[in-house]
Amino acid sequence: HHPHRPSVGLIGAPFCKGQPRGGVEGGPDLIRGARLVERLQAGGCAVKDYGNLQFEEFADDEPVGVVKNAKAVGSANQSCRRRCTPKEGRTHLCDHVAVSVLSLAIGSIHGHAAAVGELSVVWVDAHADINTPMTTETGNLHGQPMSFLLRELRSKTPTLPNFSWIKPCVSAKNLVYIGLRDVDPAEHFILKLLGVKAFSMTEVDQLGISRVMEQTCDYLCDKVQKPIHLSYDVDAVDPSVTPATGTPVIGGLTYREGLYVTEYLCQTGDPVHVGTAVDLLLGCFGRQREGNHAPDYQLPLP
Ligand code: NNH
Ligand code: MN
Ligand code: MN
Ligand code: MN
Repeated sequence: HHPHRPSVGLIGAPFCKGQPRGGVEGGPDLIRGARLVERLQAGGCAVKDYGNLQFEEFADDEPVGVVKNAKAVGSANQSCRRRCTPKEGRTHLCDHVAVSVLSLAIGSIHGHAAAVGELSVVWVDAHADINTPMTTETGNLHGQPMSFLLRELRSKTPTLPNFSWIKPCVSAKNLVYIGLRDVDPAEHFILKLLGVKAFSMTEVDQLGISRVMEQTCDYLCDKVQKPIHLSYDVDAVDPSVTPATGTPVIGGLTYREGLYVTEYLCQTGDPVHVGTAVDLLLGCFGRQREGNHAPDYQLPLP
């Protein structure tokens, strides 16, 4: 079975204000520097790089309660949503949109939903990122995106400055978590309250990553088959492999498990929209560790 070799659109989001550390904003260009475009093309994908988004600065971005940088995060996500949603008269940006995201999941998922309608979300992360502005212990918005996206949490989230454009567009039954191991008490309460499907690292240990992926797809495809939005936080992978994260949590996915997730979702052939780093992106768009070759490949004769 040949993996799906889609057309890929790349959107860089050089943004770091969802959390306190600098450095993240260099991600998109580092990923390009690792020759992502060339490597996707070599693998048979048609690639269009839409460049980096530019973000407005806010001098008066005062905390709202404990929540930091609301104006900047709200506005950056809105730019991201605009870029991810096809313009009038154009049906598609491309088959699959890859966004290098951190704390821009609201914009990319919102934009993806606006483009394709009802979708499933596979959230691969050490964290659930489902705090509301009322439950957050850190005030960092990167720990909160799912609370703005879930229809079931609409009445639990206040409208922050520059967040009024957001319409919750994901249902709790269409969300699956993989890799959880650092979940705040309020987040754990929300997950149980809404009955969200979650494969924490405990389930990864019990079932193995192959059954986790099988069950993820069975669960999501139980009803009508919907496009999948893969939101891949690199801190899902063990910090021994991906030390370049602001929030390392020991005991994560191995490099192999991390890649298996992307290979598996790609094999399903469903549209996958993702936010993440190079090898993971290559895996999402058809690179297999067993190797790949073009369908018309011919062995050179002596
Ligand atoms: N749960 C914590 C918070 O809400 C940590 C979130 N940190 C992350 N998420 N890195 O991926 O701030
Ligand atoms: Mn995380
Ligand atoms: Mn995260
Ligand atoms: Mn496709």
